[in-house]
Amino acid sequence: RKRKAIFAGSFDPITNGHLDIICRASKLFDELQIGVLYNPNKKGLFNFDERVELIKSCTKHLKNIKIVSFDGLLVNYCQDHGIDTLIRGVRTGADIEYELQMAHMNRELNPNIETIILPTKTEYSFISSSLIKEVLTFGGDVKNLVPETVLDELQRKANGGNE
Ligand code: COD
Repeated sequence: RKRKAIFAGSFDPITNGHLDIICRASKLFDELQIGVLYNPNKKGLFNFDERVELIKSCTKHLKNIKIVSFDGLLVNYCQDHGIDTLIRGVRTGADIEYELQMAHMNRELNPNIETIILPTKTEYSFISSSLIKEVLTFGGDVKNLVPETVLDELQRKANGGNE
């Protein structure tokens, strides 16, 4: 049986930190799905199609990746698609508290699905999509923190449109 995992997130937009977790997790499973999902606690910059396209553009080199986007509970999607592992990344102690709470809730919802938490690479431990958007709003340079295609799109948004 194919071992399948999913790395779910808002990915608004994908960062070098996310990408590192994707590369590492893809080596641990036969198939890694990347789930672009709605987090009701976060306001979006990119729409879902844009987020998916950006992830696609920087994961082309990985052969066992599938990018998906859906509504509803993550564990329900997993149950319906033969996925038994959730991958999450952590940067700091604060992340661990948030991730543990989600892991416990997801286990409450479906005890057959395990959460595996991977620690970030040290050099990516301060990167978050929200901070990147904030820094960019004030004209700061984020070129070392996101893939090149993401940087281009962020700059386009910052310049006020789709041109
Ligand atoms: N290095 C390593 N990992 C990182 C980095 C970094 N620099 N930055 C982020 N990560 C990790 C995060 O810790 C997280 O594990 C993952 O990457 C995705 O991060 P985000 O911020 O893009 O995504 P979140 O945390 O907003 O995703 C939350 C979900 C959308 C997965 C959640 O809201 C969800 O499951 N929604 C669907 C409905 C549902 O099932 N809700 C119940 C949840 S208990």
